[in-house]
Amino acid sequence: MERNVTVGIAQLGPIAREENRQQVISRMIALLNKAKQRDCGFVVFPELALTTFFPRWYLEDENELNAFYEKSMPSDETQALFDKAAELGIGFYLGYAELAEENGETRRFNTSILVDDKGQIVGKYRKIHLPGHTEHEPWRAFQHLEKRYFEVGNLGFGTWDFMGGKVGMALCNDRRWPETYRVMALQGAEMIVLGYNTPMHYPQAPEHDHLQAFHNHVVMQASAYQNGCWVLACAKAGKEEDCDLLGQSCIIAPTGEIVAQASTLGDELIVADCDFERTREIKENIFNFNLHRIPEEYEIISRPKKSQAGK
Ligand code: CDT
Repeated sequence: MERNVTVGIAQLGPIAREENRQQVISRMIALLNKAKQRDCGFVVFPELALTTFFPRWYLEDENELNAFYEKSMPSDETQALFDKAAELGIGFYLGYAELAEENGETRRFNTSILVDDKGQIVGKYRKIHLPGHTEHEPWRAFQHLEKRYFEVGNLGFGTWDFMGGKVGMALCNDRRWPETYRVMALQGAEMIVLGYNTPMHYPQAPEHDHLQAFHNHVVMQASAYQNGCWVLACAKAGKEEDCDLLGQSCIIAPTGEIVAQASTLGDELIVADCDFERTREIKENIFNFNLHRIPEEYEIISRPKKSQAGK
C-alpha cells in the first residue's frame, strides 16, 4: 500500500474581528481549490481558524464571547467547507473553539479535528497546554486569555490511522513541549499536525521578541527528529487587529529538515510530498525507542506535579 501523501499547509493571513464565518470559509475554500490543483490529499488549517484570535480581548459579555465558539461541527456555516473538501477528495485538519454540552454542563475547549477525504470527522483533540493567564491584565498590550476561555483538554494526545499513516494532533503552545511529541510517538505517530497563533510580542519577556521565529522552528525541528515524525505546522499570520502574528508555516521531515516554508504573512498554500516510510530512517536508527530508550530513568517526568522537586 502506498504510504505517501501530498500535504498542503493552508496558512491564513489575519482575520478581522468583524469577519464572519462565511467570509473566512470562502478564503479557506480558495486554498482548498489551490490544493487540488497541486494534487494534495490532505490540507492543514490553523488553530482557531474560523475567527480572529479572540483570547487577546477580555470579554465580559457572555453572548459576545460565545459568538466565537462552534456549538456543533460541522455547523450550518462550516458545512460548506466539509462539502467542498469531500467534493475535491481532500482530508483536512481544522482548529476551532468548541462549546460543548457534557452532562448538562457547558464546557469550552480549544479543539482540532481530522476530517477524512469523504468529509467524515475521524479524530478530535482538545488542547492540553493552554498558555497565557486567567484574569484581566490591563498592563499588557493585548491579553492572552486562553486559560480563562478554555479548559485543559480531556481527550489526551491520540493518534489515528489516516491517509495511510499514523497521525497525531496538537495545537500551538503544545508544540513547545517535548512531551507532546513523545507521547504520540510512543503510540506510533509518524506525522504530527498542528496549527498556531503566535504573537511576535511576548509581554512577560519582550527581550525574547526577536527570538519568536527561531523558537518556533527550533522546537518543531528538534521534535520531528527526536521522534522520527513528519511535523506539519500551519500559522495564522500577519497583523491581526494590531497584533503581529508569526507566519513561518512549514513542513518538517523526520530528519528535522524544513522541506517547505511559507514566505508571506497572508493566505498561502505550501505543498510537499510526505512519505510515511521516511520515518524509518530515524525510528530504526538513532531514535530506535525499543533499543535505546531507558524509561526507568525518566520516571520523574510522569509524576504528578506536587511530588516533583523544583516545580
Ligand atoms: N495560541 C498559542 O498557544 N500561542 C502561544 C503564545 C504563547 S505566549 C502567551 C504560543 O505558544 O505560540
